[in-house]
Amino acid sequence: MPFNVEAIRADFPILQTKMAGKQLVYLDSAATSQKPKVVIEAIRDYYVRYNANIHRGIYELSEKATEAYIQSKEKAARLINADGIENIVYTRNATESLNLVALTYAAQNVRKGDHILITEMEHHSNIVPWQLLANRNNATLDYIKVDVKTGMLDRNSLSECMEKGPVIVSITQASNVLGTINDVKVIAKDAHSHGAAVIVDGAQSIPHMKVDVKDIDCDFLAFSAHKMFGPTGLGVMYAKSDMLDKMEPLFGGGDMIMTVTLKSHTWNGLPWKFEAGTSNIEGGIAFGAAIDYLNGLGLAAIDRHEKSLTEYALKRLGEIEGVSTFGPDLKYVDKRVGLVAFSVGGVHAHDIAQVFNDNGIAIRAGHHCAMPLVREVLKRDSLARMSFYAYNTKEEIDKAVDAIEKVKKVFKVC
Ligand code: C6P
Repeated sequence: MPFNVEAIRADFPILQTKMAGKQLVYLDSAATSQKPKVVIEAIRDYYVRYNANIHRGIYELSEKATEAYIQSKEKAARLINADGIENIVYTRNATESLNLVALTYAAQNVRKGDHILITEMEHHSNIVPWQLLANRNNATLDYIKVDVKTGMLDRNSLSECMEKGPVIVSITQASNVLGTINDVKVIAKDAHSHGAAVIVDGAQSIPHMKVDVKDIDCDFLAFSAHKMFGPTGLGVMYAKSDMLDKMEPLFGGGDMIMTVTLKSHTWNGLPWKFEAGTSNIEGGIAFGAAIDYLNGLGLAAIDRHEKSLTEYALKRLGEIEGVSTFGPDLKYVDKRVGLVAFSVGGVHAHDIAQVFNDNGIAIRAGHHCAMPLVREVLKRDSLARMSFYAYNTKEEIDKAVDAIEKVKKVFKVC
């Protein structure tokens, strides 16, 4: 079946909007994706027809809300091939999921002198929680180096770091700056052979490609609903059941308990033990609708579409003098997700983004919450980035190329 982008675009009301008086060209889906009508409608439908708290009410409205919330977890479990909803803990976002692992499993298992291993291409969400933990538990944080030429992880650095015998290996499946897809399955096998627990940051992979937690054999996986057609304020921490069983909850309160006495309490079963207080019910329900929508398009088809857009963008940007792109080159487009970070001469990325805005084009600019990568590894102050999703077209990339020509003219880049 051909990928019918025009029909997909019709599902997204915001794509009819104008920005700076021009037809909107949205090239910032890696920051957050746009939402289809079915997701917006799911939120409205919940508030109009069955708004009630979950797990608590013995009445129809509450039962319906509870059922819809649980169904969303079943869909999330199927999406990543988890055993069931016991493995799906809802959080606020990928950031909270990664922090939750650091503050529970890792805090309870990392000892003085242990090594924690991450990479130089991580988002701050997969750096800062480990810096905090390493400081608290007197552990050492090691970084697998990035090979700047290829935009991929340096194999020698990877083996050197593994030789130190880390107890935690936390790695992004796809970089939000380089677009690089890391072979987390191979890394997980290596890490497990050294006795480490493996955490995968799936924030930039789950929305764009089929991910199977059993195949990867990761212990934890973090991702956010808002980057995959879903609502903000809803994230997932997947974990293997034996990990969750061993872990203490971080927060105490309603819903996470089985019994409470004046002296003590017992915990609820999985995954509820990790979800204290009233949940983001509308978010969970809308996420279920987003997963249905994603499955309707098909992750393999989305992946193919984005690869062809990435290939086109790399080709077109490669033809413009003064423009540099980052991450694996055209030959390795299959090792990339749908985003391209770029620079135009010495022009600050905020100035590039401003010219794009004036032409109705939304891109991201700055350090992309990956300061160590952008500043210390790539040695850039800031980068511009366009990122794609199912609703983007080659014509939109052409408009971005025209905007780059305008940037060159305004800032006199030859
Ligand atoms: N990156 C970007 O524009 P949250 O904010 O918790 O939903 O996602 C955090 C996160 C974690 N890991 C990776 C690889 C990410 O790219 C992100 C979010 C956005 O690149 C916002 S900074």
